[in-house]
Amino acid sequence: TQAEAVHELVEAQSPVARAQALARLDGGLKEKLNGMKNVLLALLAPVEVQLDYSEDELDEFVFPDELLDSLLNDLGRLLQSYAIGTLYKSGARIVLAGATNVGKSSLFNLLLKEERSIVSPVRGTTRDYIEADLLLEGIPIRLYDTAGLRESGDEIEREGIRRSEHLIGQADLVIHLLDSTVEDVDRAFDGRTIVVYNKADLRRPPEGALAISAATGEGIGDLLSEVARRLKRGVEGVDESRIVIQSKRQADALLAAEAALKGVKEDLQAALPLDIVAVGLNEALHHLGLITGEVTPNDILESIFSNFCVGK
Ligand SMILES: Nc1nc2c(ncn2[C@@H]2O[C@H](COP(=O)(O)OP(=O)(O)OP(=O)(O)O)[C@@H](O)[C@H]2O)c(=O)[nH]1
Ligand SMILES: [Mg+2]
Repeated sequence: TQAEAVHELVEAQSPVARAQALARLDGGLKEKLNGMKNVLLALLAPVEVQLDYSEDELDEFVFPDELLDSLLNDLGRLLQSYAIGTLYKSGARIVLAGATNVGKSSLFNLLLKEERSIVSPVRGTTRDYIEADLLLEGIPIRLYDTAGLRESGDEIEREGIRRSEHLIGQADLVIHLLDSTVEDVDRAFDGRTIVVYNKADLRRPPEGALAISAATGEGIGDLLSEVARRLKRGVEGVDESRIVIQSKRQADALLAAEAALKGVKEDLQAALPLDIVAVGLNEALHHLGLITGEVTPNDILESIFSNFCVGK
């Protein structure tokens, strides 16, 4: 994983991704994984003792549920960090969409701080999409200005609109602009869409709506915060500057470990025999071992003997 960290450091595209790679080089991840491995061993040891010494007179066995729960919690957080790492590394596609003349190209230019896209009062000015890259709070963004959506008799414009629709389908986030000065029919938008009223300088948009003016810049800060918040949704509460899983291989191993431990939880709830519980715990240990290096049977024995005075 050191080598991976070095590799990712070279490839890091944004300052945050770079900071994460550096944090990983610190060995923070390794420490974290080793800690989790030890908890897992502490779970497995008493189970193995029960199984191996079931003939002996042992105290009544109580499985440490809280320990399992806290381990699942830790795993969940690390897996979330993969989502946020992926966001900072691979970035997000954001599409500016909406009817013709609502100000998509104006907003596009404003966000890029240059006159990249042609702006005019003529409907259907943008015929083909334009894309550009920017960084938002360290997240690499590919932003698309698209052809305004409307019924058109023009074959070229229709093709432009088809492309817009295709891009909207592939977007991580869609900023759907409405013109505050134009009455709009109520429409349903999916969860990837942020609806924004533009031209707020001309007419006050409805109460509570996200409002901007691409002409004066009003509301743009709020819009960008909302965009960043939406991109990071589901990954909030993760300490972004700290340990982050960035490789898919590691994430897959963590996912497998998590699945095995969730299985263990169900087995315990269903009061299944301990040898089945042990299989699940060993499986989780195996998957963590894939990341940190092998877990040997010796590790397990050592854990047994360090916690219990059996067999000695
Ligand atoms: N007053 C005001 N005018 C704006 C604002 N945003 C855009 N406009 C004007 O609205 C017109 C259309 O703007 P565009 O950015 O070209 O609109 P568009 O959505 O890209 O339009 P199409 O490419 O035709 O789909 C232009 O005359 C802009 O100057 C705004 O916030 N306030
Ligand atoms: Mg345009």
